[in-house]
This record gives sequence, C-alpha cells and structure tokens, in this order.
Amino acid sequence: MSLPDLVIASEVAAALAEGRPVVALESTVITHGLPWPTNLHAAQALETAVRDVGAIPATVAVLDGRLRVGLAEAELVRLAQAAFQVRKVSRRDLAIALARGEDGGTTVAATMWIAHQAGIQVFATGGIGGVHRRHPFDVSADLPELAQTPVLVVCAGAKAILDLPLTLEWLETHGVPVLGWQTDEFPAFYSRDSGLGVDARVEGAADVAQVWRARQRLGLGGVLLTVPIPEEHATPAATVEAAITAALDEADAQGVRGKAVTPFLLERVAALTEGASQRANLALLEHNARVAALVASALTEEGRLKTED
Ligand code: PSU
Ligand code: MN
Repeated sequence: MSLPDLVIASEVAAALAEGRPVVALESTVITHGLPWPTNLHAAQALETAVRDVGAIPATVAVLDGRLRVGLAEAELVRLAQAAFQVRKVSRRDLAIALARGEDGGTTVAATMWIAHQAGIQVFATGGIGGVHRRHPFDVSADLPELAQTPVLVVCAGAKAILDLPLTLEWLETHGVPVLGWQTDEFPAFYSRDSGLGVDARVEGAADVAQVWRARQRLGLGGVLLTVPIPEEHATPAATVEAAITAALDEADAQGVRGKAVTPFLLERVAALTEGASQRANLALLEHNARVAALVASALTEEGRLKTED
C-alpha cells in the first residue's frame, strides 16, 4: 500500500491477499460510545462474533499518529482505557491526529475511509451518525462518507437521538441505497421498526452481495445495510423516548456542541435508562458483526467462483 500512514496487521493483510473475508470495525464506539470496561468487552465480543462466522476482524483506529487496521489485544485495552481522553477522529480530524502523533477512536466516516484505503469492503457498526433532532444543520460526517466512499456499512439503523426521517431524506438526496436485512422497515436501533421504509429488502448475504457488486461496478459510493436488533433484545421506542427528550434538553441547556453532541447524548440516555440501552447496544453490535461476516464471506465466495471459471 502506498499510503505511508497506513499500517495493516499481518493477519488482516494475509486474509486480504488470499481473498479471505475481512470485516472492519470502528473504534469511536470504544473511545466515546461506551464506558470502561463495557467498551473493552464490546470490542472483544465484536471481534469474536466476526471470527465465529469465519471472517477476520479488523478494528480500525489511530495509534501514535498512524492509521491502524487490525489491533492486538493490548492495543484494544489501551484504547478502551483511554475512553473520553483521546480524540474522536472523524474525516476532518484525521490529518490533525496524524500530525500530532495521537491515539484516537475512528468514527464511521473515518473508519470507512481507512477501510477503503486498506482494500476492505465490509464494515460493521452499531448505529451510524445522522441528522440531529432540533438541530437539522448538525449532520454527521458519516452521511457524506456513505455517499462517496465505496464501503458496505452494516448497522442497526440510527439511534432515536437523531431525526430518522431527515436522515433518510439526506441519504436519498445524496444517492445512498438503504437495504433492510429481512425487513421492509428502517430499523431504529433499540427497536426493530420506525414506520419508515428502506429502498430494498434483502433476504440474505447473497442478495446483499449482488447489490453491492452492482454498486461497485457503477462506482457510485457506499451502501447502508440496516439490520434490526434481535427480537429478544428489542426495547419499545416509547421506553427510550422519555430519556432521549431529557438528554436533548440537557444538551441544549448545557450548550453542548459539535463532536461532543453524540457522545453526550449516548451517555445521558444510557444513564437515564439505567443501562438498558447499553445491553441492547451490545446485543445489536454483535449481531451486526455476524451479519457483516456472512456478507464478507459471500463476497469472497463469489470472487473465488469467478477466478475458477
Ligand atoms: N451511534 C451510536 N453509537 C456510537 C456512535 C453513533 O449509537 O458510538 C458513534 C459512531 O462512531 C459514529 C459517531 O460514527 O458516533 C457519529 O458522531 P457524529 O454524530 O459526531 O458524527
Ligand atoms: Mn455533529
């Protein structure tokens, strides 16, 4: 790879070179999404979920000012212990973190971009950023990244701390296809439905792989695959709604702005729901990692069949 800042772990590099499935994982969820030590357990559980399905996990982060793809156990611990003390690195923060030799957790936007530089096509996360409620000019950099960077992002939709209808409008305007994994509805993170539709329902990994291949042939950018939270972990939207409203009021009262908004709201909703939101979060993260590994496997399987022709 010609990008001198990029360091790909040997296990990940070998899998990519041999055409074996690889799934990228983000790290802002570790540094700014969950508290210690839940964040470490989540990071480890995600890697295990990917391996269980036969794919190689590649957690992405910035360490010592390098773009890192695939972390050692001790490096996961280092990031998890540094929660809220290191930079939250989205697209605009990458150059700063590199220039300063920092550690940082990469958002969906930054992780997509780095994954693409490394040649990874599939990326699993919990929820993407989006258009904020009450502040519709606050649009996560995750959305424009989906519009331009060719990576398939697997998530459980977007959290209800965001404005879901406006988030979908943004994706429509900027041409990002939204797929629903065995569902016709856009999932709302804690709950399986939102009353909002997806662009296409997909029944399995082969179905997703076909759409992804076509999107790649056209060179049109990313794809969002939304996966509903498993039934047994779903929380009715109404249960979380009161906590979200309270968290939004607190954020406004305290004048929380910019990149601090999402971590602030996540932390307040977790506190106000007494951890119920975090348990659901862990369950859907693991489930998304498994689905992403299935899709990555379907893609490498297709590649193998083609070269055997
Ligand atoms: N949503 C969650 N958990 C998270 C995030 C979003 O439910 O941890 C993180 C992701 O890393 C996402 C980022 O990319 O927050 C979005 O931040 P912002 O809204 O500042 O772009
Ligand atoms: Mn924002």
